[in-house]
Amino acid sequence: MTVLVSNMTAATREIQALDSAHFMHPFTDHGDLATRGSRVITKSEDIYIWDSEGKKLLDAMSGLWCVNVGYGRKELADAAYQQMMKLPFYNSFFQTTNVPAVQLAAKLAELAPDAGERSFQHVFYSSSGSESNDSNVRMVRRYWDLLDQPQRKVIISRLNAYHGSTMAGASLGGMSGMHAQGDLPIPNITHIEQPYFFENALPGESSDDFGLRAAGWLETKILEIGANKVAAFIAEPVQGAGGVIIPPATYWPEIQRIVDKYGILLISDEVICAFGRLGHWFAYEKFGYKPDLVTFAKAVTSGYIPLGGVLVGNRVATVLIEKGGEFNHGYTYSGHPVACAVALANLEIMEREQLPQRVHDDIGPYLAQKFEEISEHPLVGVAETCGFMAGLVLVKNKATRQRFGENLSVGMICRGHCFKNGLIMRAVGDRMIIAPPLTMTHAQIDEMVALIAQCLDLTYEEVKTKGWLA
Ligand code: PXG
Repeated sequence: MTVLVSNMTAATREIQALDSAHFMHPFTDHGDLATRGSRVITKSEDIYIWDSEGKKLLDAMSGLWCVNVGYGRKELADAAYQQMMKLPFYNSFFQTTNVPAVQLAAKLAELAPDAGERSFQHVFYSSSGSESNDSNVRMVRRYWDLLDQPQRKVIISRLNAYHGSTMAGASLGGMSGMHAQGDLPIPNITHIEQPYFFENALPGESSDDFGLRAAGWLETKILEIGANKVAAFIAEPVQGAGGVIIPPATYWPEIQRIVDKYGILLISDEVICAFGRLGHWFAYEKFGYKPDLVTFAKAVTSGYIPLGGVLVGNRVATVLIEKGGEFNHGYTYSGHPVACAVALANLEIMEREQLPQRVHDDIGPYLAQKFEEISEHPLVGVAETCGFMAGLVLVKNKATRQRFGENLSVGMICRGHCFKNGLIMRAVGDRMIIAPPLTMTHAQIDEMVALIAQCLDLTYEEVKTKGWLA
């Protein structure tokens, strides 16, 4: 994105200058940003945001995978205001609790589908997905220590996974760029390849066969490490930040068979996939597996206020509670009353408007149908959806599905056209992805898809002119 700083209003330029002087953004090259100037987002409504120059953008990324109920929900602001006036904060250490935190834990336990002996009655709170995954590492290690198996330390994750940006979160994640900075991963975390059919399937291999083979990489890794040293496997139901990587239907059942066979804990990181995104309250239900721990954050409050946590399944909770005594772990803001009050109001909206059901029965299938049409575009190698998230691959040659390889900036070119034309769509290498608010009408989906098609056309013309097509 090139922002012509000189064309901006004085007010925008002033904020950009202060931004550049003082605000260190996440995952940002500040030298580069200083030459461009940030886009200043100032207001929002429904599925749209506006920048400080008055430009309107259709936000097909729900902020950052979180604004599931859309922008401008007065109920959520009211819930925060009322709770702030009553009890803006009190801690949950030292044998104290607060009403919204208790009610939300009970509500989450009610919404989480039955997972057999692993079913969820308990919640451990944090303020983000990253912290929640740090808590997972602490809980998993404590669990095995209490079962007199302290040698079970290794957590297996996947390449191209995203589990956050703290030391443990970034280590659990499989992003090579993150591991390259700061001696990561930390010890006892290792990775297997992701189940990315488009990239990793063998010529002629069926999706089902690939799913079984990809899950088999977990078993191979367990045997390589020694089953009695493996503590847990962590995975996103569908990899989000990695580019909406949707596993084949055979993948999760086989993962379940393997973790059961070796008795290792299963962590489902649902920071993106829970709360309706895949047409269910929790995504493990969609894929039919039974995790021991479920990470949540983001859409639990639709991003209106930070909140995260872990659903702790009975298998783990029973050991921690009955054998563990004090668990020396927690955060100032574990069970923050205002965040929990907003979450309760948010879940109420989701229930009232039946958003998970809506994704499952209505807008999910409608988006899938629209993405079938998009898959016809000459620049698109494959276009796929899962619930209300979607991804497509930009290719050099549609017939052979040849990829752009080192010219992965094709995604950034496409993203630039999206911004210019009023659409927020994310680029992950050569994959373009969306995760729009779950409130979208059919007309709004049509509007979004028309913008995507227009931006694909513009990208096609640009890469053709550059001579990148084959
Ligand atoms: N797990 C998953 C599956 C996530 O998607 C986290 C954990 C960490 O959550 P916090 O709240 O600590 O950020 C995430 C976050 C992207 C992008 O570029 C995705 C996330 C965060 C930032 C950027 O798509 N996901």
